Amino acid sequence: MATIERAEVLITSPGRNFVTLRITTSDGATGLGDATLNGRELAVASYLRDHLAPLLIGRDPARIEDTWQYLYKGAYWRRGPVTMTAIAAVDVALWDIKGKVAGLPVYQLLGGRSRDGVLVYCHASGASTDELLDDVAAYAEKGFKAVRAQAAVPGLSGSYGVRKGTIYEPAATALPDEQAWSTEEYLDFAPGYLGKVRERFGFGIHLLHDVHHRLTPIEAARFGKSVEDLRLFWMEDPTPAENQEAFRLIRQHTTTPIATGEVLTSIWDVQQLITEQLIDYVRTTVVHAGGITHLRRIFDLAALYQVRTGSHGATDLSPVTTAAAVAVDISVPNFGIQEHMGHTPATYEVFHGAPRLEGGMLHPSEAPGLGITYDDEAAARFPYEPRYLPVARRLDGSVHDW
Ligand code: CS2
Ligand code: MG
Repeated sequence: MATIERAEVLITSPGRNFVTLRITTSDGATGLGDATLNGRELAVASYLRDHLAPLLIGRDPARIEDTWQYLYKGAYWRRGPVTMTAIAAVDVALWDIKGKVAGLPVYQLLGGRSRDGVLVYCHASGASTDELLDDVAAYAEKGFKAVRAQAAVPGLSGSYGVRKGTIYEPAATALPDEQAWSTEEYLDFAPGYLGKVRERFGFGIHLLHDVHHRLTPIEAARFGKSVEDLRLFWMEDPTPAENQEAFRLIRQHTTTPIATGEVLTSIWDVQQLITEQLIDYVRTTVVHAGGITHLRRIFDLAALYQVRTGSHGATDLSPVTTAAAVAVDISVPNFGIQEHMGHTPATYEVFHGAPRLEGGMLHPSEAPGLGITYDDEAAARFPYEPRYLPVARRLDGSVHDW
């Protein structure tokens, strides 16, 4: 029986920081797991290096479920983004190894294809409504069937999701960038620019919008009502989701579909949202919600309540997550959509073999495992740099949800 011989924590920063776990077995098989937690990368790196790696050496790499239970229940302290991201990295690396040992792509181990491809959405944005409309046109031109639209609110530095340069990267400063926010300005402006997108492009393209945790439930209800005739694919993170009950008030007032979950990291954190159908899409992801093993549990629960998947897929989730996410997305029955912002060219110098993007859909590699290789030499060219996500402050100076 092969055993786990090595567990390396690899940190690189090809345009942004990534933490990757590489597990090597006594048979020489290797597996990769994404362990990136944007703005708190070193916490996960230490959790893996100092606490989990010593427990993995000598274990049977084939025992994925047992390892998951051992690391989850064995920690005593449960849940949370650092713990669940570290466990996710081990889980995904072991699925990668299992696929390589079986000579099969991971999606085949998860039940094979349920669909021909994985519908994705990209991020269109603009410093003005006109810039946003041109960005939507550019993505539609490239064949995307679904676009998220975000524009800067005039006078507000804290508008979420507006790209500067070629790729949107919110963790861009060595200390948190403090950005001004006004809910009133946003509620007055955002429905208008989303309406302009529908005016110019009609209903032939899926239109998504990320509120990014910024509204109270009643404000989110008001926003949802105000855009009902725009038939959004979803409004995302309308209100902070620690209080799952809060979504009931939004639900009572609007038919605009709701998506949430990218900052939630376990089935228990989305259980009420799913079982009481307070949301339409669950956004939990492979890298932050305990890996493939736990994400499948979440998605299977969601399927019982007609909640579809809509996994997070921003630039701070590495190509290893993209590959693992596509393996899950292509196989689950209740797939909804997959976020795909893409990565910098430098990122693809480090991570080779990312899933193919064609016709607005991602397609899994047919290589055994996840199909991703990690180039250590390239990675060494991009040393880690401390980076923080922004902090939002209301106009009175008090901290708001970023
Ligand atoms: C966003 C993310 O992609 C999304 O839906 O919410 O860009 C999020 O802000 C970042 O992943 C945070 O690191
Ligand atoms: Mg989001």
